[in-house]
Amino acid sequence: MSGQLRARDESLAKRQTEGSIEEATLATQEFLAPFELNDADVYMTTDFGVPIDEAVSLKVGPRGPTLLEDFIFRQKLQRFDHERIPERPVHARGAGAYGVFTSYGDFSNITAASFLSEAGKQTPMFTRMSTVIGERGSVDTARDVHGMATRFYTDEGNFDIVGINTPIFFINDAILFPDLIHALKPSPDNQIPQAATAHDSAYDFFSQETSALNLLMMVMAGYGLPRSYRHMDGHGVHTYRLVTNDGAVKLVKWHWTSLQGKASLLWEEAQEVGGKNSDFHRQDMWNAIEAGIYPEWELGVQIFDVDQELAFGFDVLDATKFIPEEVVPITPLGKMTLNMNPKNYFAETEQIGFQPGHIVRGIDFSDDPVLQGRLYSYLDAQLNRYGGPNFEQAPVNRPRVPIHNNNRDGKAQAYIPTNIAAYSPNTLNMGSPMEANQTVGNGFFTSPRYVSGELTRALSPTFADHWSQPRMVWNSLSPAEQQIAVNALRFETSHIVSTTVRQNFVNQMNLIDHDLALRVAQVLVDVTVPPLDNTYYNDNKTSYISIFSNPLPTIQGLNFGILASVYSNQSMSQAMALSKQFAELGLFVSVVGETLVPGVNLTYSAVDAIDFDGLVITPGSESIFQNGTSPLYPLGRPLETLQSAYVFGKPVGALGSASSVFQLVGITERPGVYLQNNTAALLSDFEAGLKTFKFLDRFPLDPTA
Ligand code: HDD
Repeated sequence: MSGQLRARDESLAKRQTEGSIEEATLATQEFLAPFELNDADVYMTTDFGVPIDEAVSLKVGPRGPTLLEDFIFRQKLQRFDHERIPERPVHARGAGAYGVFTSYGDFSNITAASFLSEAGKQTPMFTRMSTVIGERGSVDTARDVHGMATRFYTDEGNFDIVGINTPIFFINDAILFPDLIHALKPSPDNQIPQAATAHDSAYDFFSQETSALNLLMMVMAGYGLPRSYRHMDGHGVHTYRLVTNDGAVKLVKWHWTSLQGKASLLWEEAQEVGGKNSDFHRQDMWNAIEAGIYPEWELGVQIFDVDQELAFGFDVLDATKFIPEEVVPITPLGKMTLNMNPKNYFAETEQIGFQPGHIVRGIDFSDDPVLQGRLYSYLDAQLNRYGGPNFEQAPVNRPRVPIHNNNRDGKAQAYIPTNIAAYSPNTLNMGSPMEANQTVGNGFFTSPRYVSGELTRALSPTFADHWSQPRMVWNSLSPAEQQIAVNALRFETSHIVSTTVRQNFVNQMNLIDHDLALRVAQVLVDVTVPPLDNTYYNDNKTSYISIFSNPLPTIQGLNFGILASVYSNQSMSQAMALSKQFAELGLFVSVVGETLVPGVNLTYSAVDAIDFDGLVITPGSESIFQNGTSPLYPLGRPLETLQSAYVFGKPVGALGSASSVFQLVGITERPGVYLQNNTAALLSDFEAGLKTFKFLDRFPLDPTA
């Protein structure tokens, strides 16, 4: 771990302990309370308040037919028929939670934004994490970019950072967004594959619109399979402008750094999770919040000057490029704590309508052509989803400050505007609401941005290099991570039917790295790897891209399994003792046994390696790991759990005589395999091992790698 990274982790840990969030959470609860419907100990009513019996429809005689007159029946069915709204065209599957942002200081030297105006200032938040391509009912662990959309309910209006878990995007002009999504979504004829890019159209697009290669490399190298929402960073991607009260401007990129650390699943593991628990990520976050292990992220910015737009070897307006943290380090501004689950998924998580266009005084846009396009698309998308323009009135969308304007009417208006002069300027309402601006009314203002040029349907040549950064990403991966990327690309490209697309894609890989192209092409036929072309090759690296090389700052909230046998007193008593000790480390501990006797949380019938980030076998339970010895597990399910955990690179161990189980399957002591006779040593092994998270030395590399 580099000194720079360690210093950052230490500073994260220190700040993690500061600030109280209770007041802001209370404010959120008070704000939402009047909108809550509580059905405890009441009689059923219609939507218009009449007490009713709606268990049986009104009929002509008990055998029918049912009458149209039955207003109770009609309303019930009508409401049901209209329960669904259009799912988000992208990021349809997601989960969210409320939280609080705490500012680390007074940052009025860089922005007039009020939520950053003093140390300890609390701002309520809602955050929604998501996948991009899958439909609302698809799986959490699809290999995909993951969304992280954050809303600050500031005391000067709502501010949204609608970001993703990579610092870059696929395209550099918003006009290509429908093309990108059409290429990635399932095929229009048979709607296959669901939530996956492994098909011809995606790779046709990637090899033609090569701006996508940089993000594709990151997705394949682990970013596509986060361990949980809690274990991914978020990035605003675009360059924004921060503006002070005096009008001074700095350029910034927003970043959310997970205080849980960054961690990812392996592909085989994610596949198994997807099949067995499609709600893996939403459940993980929900459980953590319910248990009071609140996930936290630090908000920071990379700050640079307006005249540095082209200073880093690329254009900062190009959303497919990131500024390495070695070049511009992240300045921490504050911390988000997610501490309250929603009460109703539809009302809150589904109805929240994020918009990059939600900005507040002190923050402004840049000319990034992707950002510019997003400013239209999200507003439009909310209109379609909500069915009318009053979506900002839903409780989860309402700002926590009063609104005043001349917007009127529309479907489902929930306010009762009392001003009869709904126009400006007016005298009938004493000129109110008055126009606010930089000097009066503490209003939003646009920083001076000088723009001139001929109208042209063109992209700047400063956006043209699509290969140097993916090359840097490739350089920055460990050999095991490179293998992970190669395996991922082999999986994906093996699904391509068109030989033209396969060839085009291998040609593109060759521009990033010749060896990469050779390795991907190994599984393909009718493909020629072009001769080495080093036009874009460079030796640049960044330590911040690798997911697997940096240990987690904390193991709090990880899942730990204790494998026991309910038929052995020794095993059960050890399991109880270990369970207590591992729980004291902040882990979610499950004791696994053959039956759900008291003390056992999971049975071998329901459990898999995917349920744990690490596991230990108790002495006395050895016999259930031997094939055929347990009538309940003729296929050796307990053993399979151990073997899968090992293959998925997790820390695994045994106490005392249980080491023999490892001998049975030929797993010897090595990094991440802990065979100990005393509990204290085992605990300290696992504390370190869970931080390492994945032991990739078990991951087979290509002979050439
Ligand atoms: Fe987008 C949703 C993130 C480019 C159009 N986007 C959406 C969500 C996230 C992102 C996290 C889900 C929000 C939620 O949880 O409700 N999108 C991004 C990022 C991008 C990006 C980080 C590039 C840097 N998006 C992008 C472009 C367009 C869109 C270029 C169109 C021109 N995105 C949408 C959308 C969605 C959306 C269609 C679907 C539902 C919604 O907005 O509210 O308007």
